[in-house]
Amino acid sequence: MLDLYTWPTPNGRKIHMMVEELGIPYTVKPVNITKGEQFDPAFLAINPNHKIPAAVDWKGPGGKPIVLFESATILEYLAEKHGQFLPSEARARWTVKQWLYFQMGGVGPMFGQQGHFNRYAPEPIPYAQQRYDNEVKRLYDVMNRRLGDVPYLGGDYSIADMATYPWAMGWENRKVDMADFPNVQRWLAAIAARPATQRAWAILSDNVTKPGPISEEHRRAYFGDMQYQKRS
Ligand SMILES: N[C@@H](CCC(=O)N[C@@H](CS)C(=O)NCC(=O)O)C(=O)O
Repeated sequence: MLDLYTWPTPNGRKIHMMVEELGIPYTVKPVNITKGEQFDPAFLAINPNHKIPAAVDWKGPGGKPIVLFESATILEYLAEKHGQFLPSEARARWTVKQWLYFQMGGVGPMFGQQGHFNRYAPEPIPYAQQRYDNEVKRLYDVMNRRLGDVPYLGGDYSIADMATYPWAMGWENRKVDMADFPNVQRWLAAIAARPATQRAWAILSDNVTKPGPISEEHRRAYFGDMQYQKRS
């Protein structure tokens, strides 16, 4: 049985997409990161980096429990364990990993910073907004060109798509003209239509942070004293 420490954010959603695709049993362990629950000592013992997602597989390698954090690690782990969504043939496997890490090193950080400087920064900083708006456009363009050649980022549907979709789907708030990215549109629609994606979105859906001002507690947890407190 898998315990999934999670919250309805793009990084959390990735793992819900995977477990719903696999159809494996799992327990949802909500960590309300808007209230600072990621700093609870019990959660810090699971992820010292105090971020969701994290997972405990009580039947890990050798039949012993394994604790995992970092969304790509959890996706790779589950793909390997269940032999799905990560091809076994070497060339195809490296292609999937390449697009998975394109998400981890590019799409996630850049889209995240764009959200920060456009939605959360206490005052507008035009240079920062422009920098991340440009990066987001550039990354949609990279995806669009790739998806002109293949149906999914890794070729067939894979953990690379599950990692990227939750970030790429909310384009309405990303200051892009989707007419420029028809292949991305086609890809988003194909993934949205998957029953597993729909099930993944139903989980914890009452807790999604809505666009607009956030509470003081939420700000402290994400960007303030709670986030930067020294912990021994
Ligand atoms: N690289 C990490 C990023 C995880 C991450 O940034 N999680 C966010 C939610 S999407 C979080 O838990 N934030 C709470 C915090 O920073 O305290 C991963 O892919 O798992």
